[in-house]
Amino acid sequence: KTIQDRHGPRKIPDGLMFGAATASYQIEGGWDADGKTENIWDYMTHKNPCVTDDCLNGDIANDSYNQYKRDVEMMRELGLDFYRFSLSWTRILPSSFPDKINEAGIQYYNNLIDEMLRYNIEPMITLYHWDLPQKLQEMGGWTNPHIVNWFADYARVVFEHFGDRVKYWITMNEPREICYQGYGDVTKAPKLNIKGFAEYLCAKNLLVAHANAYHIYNNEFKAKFGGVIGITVSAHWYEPETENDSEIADQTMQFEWGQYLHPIFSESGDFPVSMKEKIATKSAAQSFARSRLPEFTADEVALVKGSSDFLGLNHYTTYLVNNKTSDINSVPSYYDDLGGTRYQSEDWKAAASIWLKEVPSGFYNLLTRLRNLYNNPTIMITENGFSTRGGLEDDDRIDYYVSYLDAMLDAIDEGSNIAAYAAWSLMDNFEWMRGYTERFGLYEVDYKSPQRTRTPRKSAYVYKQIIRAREIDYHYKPQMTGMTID
Ligand code: GBH
Repeated sequence: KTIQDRHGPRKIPDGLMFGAATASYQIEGGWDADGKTENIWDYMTHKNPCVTDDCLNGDIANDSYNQYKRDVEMMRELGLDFYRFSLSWTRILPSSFPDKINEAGIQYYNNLIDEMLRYNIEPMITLYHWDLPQKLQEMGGWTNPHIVNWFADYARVVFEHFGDRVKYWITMNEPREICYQGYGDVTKAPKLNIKGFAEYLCAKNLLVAHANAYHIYNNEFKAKFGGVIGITVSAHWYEPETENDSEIADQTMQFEWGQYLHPIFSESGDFPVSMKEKIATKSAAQSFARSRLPEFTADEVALVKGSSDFLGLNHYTTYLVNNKTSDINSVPSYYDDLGGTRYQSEDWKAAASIWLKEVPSGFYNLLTRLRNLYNNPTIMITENGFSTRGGLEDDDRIDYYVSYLDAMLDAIDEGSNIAAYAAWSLMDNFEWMRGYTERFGLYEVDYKSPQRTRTPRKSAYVYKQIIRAREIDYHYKPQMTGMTID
């Protein structure tokens, strides 16, 4: 495939929905407004401000708690079909539990949803995008098996309040990042770093919690409201360095995203067999009494299997993989269990984020693999995007979006069932450990202005044009003035 060689406009099939995505902690601010309590990102950044690159946090962020009307205005300017955002658990349930529902929090989300619906923009809600109540963290967070009930209780409150108007639901954003980065490493809150154990406990509990929310929606709300509910994973494409590396590349994908997708989307359910075997063998050789990867009971396998109406996919980049065993991994650890080495080519076009290179063929390869592995599930692309250091003339971002959309259309032509595409992100926002140093927005945000003024970048004009014309082109030369609402 030489997708980048193609020139001239290319049609986008009817029915594919276009949107943009954000997440609560990254944009809302209002960290203690009107009864909201601390989540793990509030707690971590307050306790240790320079845990982020610029020593900044999400206390105010984009002030979307107050600026939501401007956010909806931007959606209208772009002509979005839908907007994906997440809910702050502690804004809705300050005690973490449903004993007390915070009316101000409910009101905020009602205002946002109603403002969107006024202009025919479909809300797509993520229940959990990383801002766990700090109190639950102190009780073990995702390693405590009771969280499967805590999450279910929260989900029911959310469906009760917003289910009448919201038809697209995502339970979790990126289990791998929650579990591996937060529990097996130090690159996300709560930075637990209990390698080779905590990330696996998290994975199991998170999948059961997800399935509980799915079944609550199906059993108690779906007949009335008729929406759909799924999970979003992040998935890179892993390209074998040579022919001899294809097995380790497959293994890597089974660990990285198969760990979460296989239990839900495969015929057999449960963690991937090869992953269970690898970790069990290592654990035995390391003299543990049992595998460090916890087992699902037969009931849990059945509960989780099939628990998604669609596969939510966040895709950004590609890695090369080879079989060289690296001795930098601690033992035990996830990467020691997995083996092999991952890296990116110097030849790939680089974004501002160290991990992000532009490899559109990887997107095509990934979509093709998912189609073949899981019997062509309905896929919603819930994130895809490119980072810069800021500035309105973002030609690199435009190039990224056009070439990734082109790759997606190749997969659709070959039968992939893709229902939606969301750009990450509607606007710049708090980029986790990177603070505000990396910018993913179609709109630039001025963090020096009290209103957090949002200004469309060149890519915003192009995205608007793509959505309006329903085609992509490699030759955009937009006028960067007079953003209008059509
Ligand atoms: C998404 O994750 C998140 O859902 C979103 O909140 C975030 O703003 C967006 O990406 C942009 O980053 O720092 O070298 O350890 C995307 C998948 C996988 C990307 C882990 C960052 C960390 C690499 N992420 N990766 S490193």
